[in-house]
Amino acid sequence: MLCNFIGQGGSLQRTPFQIQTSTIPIYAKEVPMAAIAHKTSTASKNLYPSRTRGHYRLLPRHDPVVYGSPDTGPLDKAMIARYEKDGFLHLPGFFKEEDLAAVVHELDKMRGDRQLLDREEAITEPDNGALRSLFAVHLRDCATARLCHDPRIVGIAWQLLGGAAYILQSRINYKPGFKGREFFWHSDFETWHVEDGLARMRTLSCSISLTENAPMNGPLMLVPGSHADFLSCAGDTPEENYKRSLKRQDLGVPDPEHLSHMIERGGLTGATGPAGSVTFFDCNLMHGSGSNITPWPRSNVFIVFNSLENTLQSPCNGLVPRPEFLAHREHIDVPGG
Ligand code: 6CS
Ligand code: FE
Repeated sequence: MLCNFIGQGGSLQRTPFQIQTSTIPIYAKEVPMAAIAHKTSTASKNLYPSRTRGHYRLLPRHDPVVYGSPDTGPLDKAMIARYEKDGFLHLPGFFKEEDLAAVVHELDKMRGDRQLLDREEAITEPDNGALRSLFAVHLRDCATARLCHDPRIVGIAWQLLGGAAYILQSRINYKPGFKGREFFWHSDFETWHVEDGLARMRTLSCSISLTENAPMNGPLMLVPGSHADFLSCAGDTPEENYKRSLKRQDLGVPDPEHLSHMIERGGLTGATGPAGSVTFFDCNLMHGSGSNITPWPRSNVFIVFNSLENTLQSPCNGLVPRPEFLAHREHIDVPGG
């Protein structure tokens, strides 16, 4: 099947996406762990073993993709069905470019902030030192944090996840012109399951583009339908693997045979569109993005929402939990909760 770049058929689709504003209030509230402890499932059989020094193999998905329904949020039946089938929903022009001006300005300032770049939340490119990712942006007192709590975004996340959800991780991935390197193919769930103890697939990512994502400047690419199976990966995870994997991931990535099969079966979609486009995608969807050798930066804000019924357990294979800035287990920020 050929590549398909949504919103990019010669000219970009610039019609703003209309969606009913949900009634979820914008303010975030931190919920004490004790208050939600009763909802946390007790440790049970690992349905998704991976990196147990075995072979790559496909395992069945045991979890639903959609937990809500059309009457519980802004997405209609057709959109929900598309998300369920493809594993993602791309909404070009969801925000107007002007809505994001403060966030873009803030990012420009942050990129030059030496103190910030020295913090552990800031991940730089291994070969050129450029900012690659900045994590935990929802906790800062800034426009980016407010964007992470936008009720229109939160409303969709809650709808797809079937109820209250918190921010498990947030980040800006900044892919500067010429210097921005690739994010190799992966399922986020594989990493979050093995390294963070995310037991079940009741989690999604929302990507908000701050710049135009064109076919040439390293847009997010998604493999439709790949969320339907879990690819158990080979390998053994060293301690503090994140220090390496956030710069260049080599564990928990698919082998060429399974990846080719997934792409032959589902095709490939580039989530292209103007700044302000939004993509929701399932935690187990295979995705990646190429490096950016054009002069045009490609930066996206990613917000990961996890159901309050799926809070983190112990990581797999005896691993030590990763730091809080990557996977929240203490600071449970429930936008609108
Ligand atoms: O390790 C992480 O959490 C990051 N790595 C991957 C493979 N996906 C997204 C996430 O930000
Ligand atoms: Fe990812």
